[in-house]
Amino acid sequence: MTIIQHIDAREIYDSRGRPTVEVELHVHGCAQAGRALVPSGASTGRFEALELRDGDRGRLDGLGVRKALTNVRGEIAAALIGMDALDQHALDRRLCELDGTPSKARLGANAILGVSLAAAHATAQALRIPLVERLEQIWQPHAQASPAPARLLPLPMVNMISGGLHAGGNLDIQDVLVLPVGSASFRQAFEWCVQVYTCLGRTLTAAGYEGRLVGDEGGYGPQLDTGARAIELVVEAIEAAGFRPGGEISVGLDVAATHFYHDGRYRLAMHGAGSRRNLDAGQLIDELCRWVDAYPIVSIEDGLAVDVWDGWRVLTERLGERVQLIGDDLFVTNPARLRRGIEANVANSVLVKPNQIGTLTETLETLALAMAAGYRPVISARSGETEDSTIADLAVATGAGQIKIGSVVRSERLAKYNQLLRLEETLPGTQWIGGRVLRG
Ligand code: 2PG
Ligand code: MG
Repeated sequence: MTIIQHIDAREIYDSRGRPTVEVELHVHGCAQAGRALVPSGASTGRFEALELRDGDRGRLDGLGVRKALTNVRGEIAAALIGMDALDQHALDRRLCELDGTPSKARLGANAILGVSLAAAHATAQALRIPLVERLEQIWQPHAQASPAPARLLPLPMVNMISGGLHAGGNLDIQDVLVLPVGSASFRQAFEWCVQVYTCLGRTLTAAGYEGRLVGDEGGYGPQLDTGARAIELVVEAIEAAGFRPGGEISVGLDVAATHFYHDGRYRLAMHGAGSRRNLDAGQLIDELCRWVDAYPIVSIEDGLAVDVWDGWRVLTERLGERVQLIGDDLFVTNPARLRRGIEANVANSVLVKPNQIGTLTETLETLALAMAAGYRPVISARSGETEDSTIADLAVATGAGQIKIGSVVRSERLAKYNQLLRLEETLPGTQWIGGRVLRG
């Protein structure tokens, strides 16, 4: 019933209007195909699995994905047709072997992930169960190692102000986010974030900034001089919405430091001046510590650049007890890189993006590894997204505990939030631990 019969792919477009891969996978005994749409990052980590682009300058700036489609329809389909899609692990292993490179550079991680996720969708349909239940089945062998409660609705960290590569470089740090740590349900958590977002628009306009233009993930993109100013404005908006900063709603940052790191220095804009400050790792850590002292910050992602392991160790020593330190570009959802981080006592949390590694099985391995080591996983969307909402189901199926999807506007974001609202309401036995996830 779940033997793979046919695999097809098409070029579709993501939320930035860039081409991306959609895969449809058919199994015997189910008329409807399983479908998956692949997202795409802008602030991509150097060690991510490779997204195969055509590189043909004459078409769509070389961003076309026709080569990836050819790989899906040709080599991948030939290898997978006749396999049982129910054995997700065997299927993903076959995909990795077929590619044969450590970064999936030959067939493309976009081609491979599309097939891997489409198989999960196809088997859910063939078994006539919701995707979340199918993902629970696939997660089961990994779950033994994890202490996570089942069917946990994730605490969202929600983008309010965007900078870095997501908003035209108007601000050094990439995201200032809010975490509704005091909310009593996912629905309430999301509602609170919407209230803060609405107030922030007004706060920005009242302070003389542009309060309507948004970055790639829907966060506001005002022209601000410093990260501290962005954090202050978000704290003001939390208060204006009637919440206690650090009580009901806390703040998170994605510094995305790799993207302003050049020749061993962090080049930060300077308040009110055209020139830049050149900080070394120690000085940037000092700055982050000052921010943590001054503002209700509970989570910092990519506080330092990728591969400055010594700096990361110092950052972890200084802030690891007080703050969630997430490795995104640092770990790139790669079990081997995460293992290195765990052994070196670096960070205490990992961002999990399926397209950074390229298969569902490897994504689950990273999740299980993190949970077993007490590193908190945060499932994450990309800055270039689609209407595919698989990561919402994935977060609930694995009990990951946290999710980062972007802001509260733009339908590629809402597709996931709305799916979480649906799951909270309709899936039996869901749990909510809210901000307690940050202490676990
Ligand atoms: C990040 C992600 C999502 P991108 O840095 O965490 O916000 O951005 O998809 O551009 O890598
Ligand atoms: Mg990041």
